[in-house]
Amino acid sequence: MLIKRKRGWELPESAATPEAIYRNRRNFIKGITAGTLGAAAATLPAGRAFAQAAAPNADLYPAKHNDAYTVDRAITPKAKATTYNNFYEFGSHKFISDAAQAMKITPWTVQIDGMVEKPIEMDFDDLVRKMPLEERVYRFRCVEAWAMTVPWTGFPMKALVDFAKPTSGAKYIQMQTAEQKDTMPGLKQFWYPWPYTEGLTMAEATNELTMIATGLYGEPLPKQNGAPLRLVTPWKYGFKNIKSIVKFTFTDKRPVGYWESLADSEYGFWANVNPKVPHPRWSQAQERLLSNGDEVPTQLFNGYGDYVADIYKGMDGEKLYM
Ligand SMILES: Nc1nc2c(c(=O)[nH]1)N[C@H]1C(S)=C(S)[C@@H](COP(=O)(O)O)O[C@H]1N2
Ligand SMILES: [Mo]
Repeated sequence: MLIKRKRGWELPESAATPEAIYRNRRNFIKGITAGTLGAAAATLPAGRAFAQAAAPNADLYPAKHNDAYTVDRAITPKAKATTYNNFYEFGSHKFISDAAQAMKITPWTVQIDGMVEKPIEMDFDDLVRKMPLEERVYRFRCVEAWAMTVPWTGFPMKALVDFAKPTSGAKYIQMQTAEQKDTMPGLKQFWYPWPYTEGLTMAEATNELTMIATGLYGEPLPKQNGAPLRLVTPWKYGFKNIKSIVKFTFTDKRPVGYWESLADSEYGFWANVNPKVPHPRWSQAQERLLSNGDEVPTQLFNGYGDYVADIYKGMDGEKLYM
């Protein structure tokens, strides 16, 4: 018998619940539903928002929660984080979650090429089963000064880099989003530099915080959030977090990302969060929480300086914060 039970973040009071309490409740809920959740994820009742009826990797969720990354902020309700999105392939506004359901995510081929021992082409479902999945709660800060706090499921990008076996000359990784002309109306807006791409240095990609997310709120990633795999770099502005990735290219040249090629004075390569460095058109000192609309102070590196500040030592000439 399958009974749909609410997860911790679906309970309305989670909007005001500190993370530690949320987690305890979640473990409790997990305990009483052990054994039913995997099956439930594969047979979600019809009519449920954004159900991914037959995600081939649904059996991998929920993954083990990693307690090492704690956040002193309430988890953003799932209904907010999955209906207020930025995904220009489906439109240049925030309400693309319905349109994104048209994206085809099975099969999904992931390519790894460039400066690697041997190029790899692999189905996402095979790839994800080789990677160590876990759940982590991170803050997320968009360059437009809104923020959320969400439980990602995914694997450290370092595991993918090790799997790819880059050659010694590789200095950067460029990532590319799918181009599905038949499902992505945004691609018709020819003045945008499709396909969406982004890049990281090897040090950034292999930092312990950097994740390739494949899930959100204990389930496979919703399409609007970048299914089936997207980047998560919580100390950088949201636009670095490229969605629906089809290709990882190892290179010795610094890649120019989608937003950087549109307006390099507004969106740079590094894009590290810094409340003291305003965007040319607005302040970055504060951020608006998606959960309740509160304005709260923004933190340097979005609060993750202990993990990442060392990467940028001695790079003073670079535009690190834009
Ligand atoms: N392919 C692609 N990836 C993308 C974007 C996009 O338009 N296309 N928008 C970026 C921006 S600006 C943000 S803030 C985040 C939003 O992620 P979310 O919708 O999961 O909150 O996705 C990023 N990744
Ligand atoms: Mo963004």
